[in-house]
Amino acid sequence: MNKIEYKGPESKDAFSFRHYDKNRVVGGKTMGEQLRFAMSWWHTVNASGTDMFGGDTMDKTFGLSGLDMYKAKADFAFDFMQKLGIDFYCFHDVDVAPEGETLAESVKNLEIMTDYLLEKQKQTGIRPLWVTANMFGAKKFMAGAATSPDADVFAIAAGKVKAGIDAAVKLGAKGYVFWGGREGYDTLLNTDVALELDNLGRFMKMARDYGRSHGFDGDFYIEPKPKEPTKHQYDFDAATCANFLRANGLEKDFKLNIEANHATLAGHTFQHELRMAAVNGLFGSIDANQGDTLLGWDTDQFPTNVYDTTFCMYEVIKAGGFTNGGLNFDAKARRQSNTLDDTLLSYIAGMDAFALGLIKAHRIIEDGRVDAFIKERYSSYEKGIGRRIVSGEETLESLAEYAASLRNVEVPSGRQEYLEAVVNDILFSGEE
Ligand code: XLS
Ligand code: NI
Ligand code: NI
Repeated sequence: MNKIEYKGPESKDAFSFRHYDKNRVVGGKTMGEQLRFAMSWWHTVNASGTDMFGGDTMDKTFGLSGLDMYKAKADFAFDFMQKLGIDFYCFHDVDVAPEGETLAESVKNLEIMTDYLLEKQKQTGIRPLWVTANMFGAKKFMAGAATSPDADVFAIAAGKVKAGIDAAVKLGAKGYVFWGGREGYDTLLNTDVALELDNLGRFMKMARDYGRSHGFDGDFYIEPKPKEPTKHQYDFDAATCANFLRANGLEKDFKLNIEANHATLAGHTFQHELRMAAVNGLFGSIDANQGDTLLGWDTDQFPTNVYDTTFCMYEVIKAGGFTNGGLNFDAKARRQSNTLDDTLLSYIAGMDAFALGLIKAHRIIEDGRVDAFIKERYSSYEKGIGRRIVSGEETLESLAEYAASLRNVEVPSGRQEYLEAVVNDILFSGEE
């Protein structure tokens, strides 16, 4: 196995990192510690290039079937992560083990495969960033899982989450994700929204209670997404999820897993979603990918836009960095990029883009012009009437009295273009 090495920005070797230098210290911590990259099992080990209009362009069966194939995939996955120096992976139950005809059969398969994964983990030190259960692929989940109109489906989903949490504890994962694949509706004509939302809350509370009493001490995450596959998904965006978590008393155990492409679909920037998570005390983890603003679906492209990775890492640093979370590449090489070399090159591109983002975000903060501008802009709240408003000493009446005779109030310029130019200076000049 040839490891991908850091060779510096001038390197023309496609199979080298130009910016990601795992042990390099940036702002007091190594790049590896700050970026906490994870491999997504479903895209990397399973996805075969199929789309709505055509079948596979890649074969990832390793010429095998059944459990043998799943073991070969696991061997591939651990080699792949070691090659890249990636310490974490993320998976759905059905990514790593075949689904049986009953819940009991599926759970058995998962146990066999997590035994196998645990052995590989012991040899390599790699472990899951988070675990999840696929509750959207099978036919029985066509109308949702926790929000299905059918109570038996709710029960099967509960059994899958129980097995998923057990797997997380066994493998030492510090995260368990809920992405509400079909937790939403296609038409209100057939939907009892009030019951579905209550059931979703009940389901999450059951998961929290089971996890906390069975050794899961990591973070639960909700991964917001506004649409696709359903027309409307209940976990629309960060702000909607924050409200849902508080309404159900789940905000101490849950955080958010923000995905770049889902932000785009919600009509927000990636940075907006990260900021909303952070200001609500819910910043947790990130699904690192990028969408295409001209396309209305989740294209799950590898992130290569350095403005986006920079603003993302700026938010991560401001939020105090990752604790249990990290950057999971929920991304796949394009259908035409159909060799395993392309998969490797995609990861290198994504990891380098985030390494650059980390370096540049630190530079923006060290430079200080952006932060100083914001501080100055709000300085009226640090003294006089502003300080009294913030400290709660003023009332509508007292303010009306204060404001009665104010004249010629001038709000200073917002200087947006200047600030954008500062960011460009930092992005396109100076050393790394
Ligand atoms: C789909 C989601 C999914 C979750 C895990 O759009 O991004 O991949 O991350 O279920
Ligand atoms: Ni995702
Ligand atoms: Ni997605």
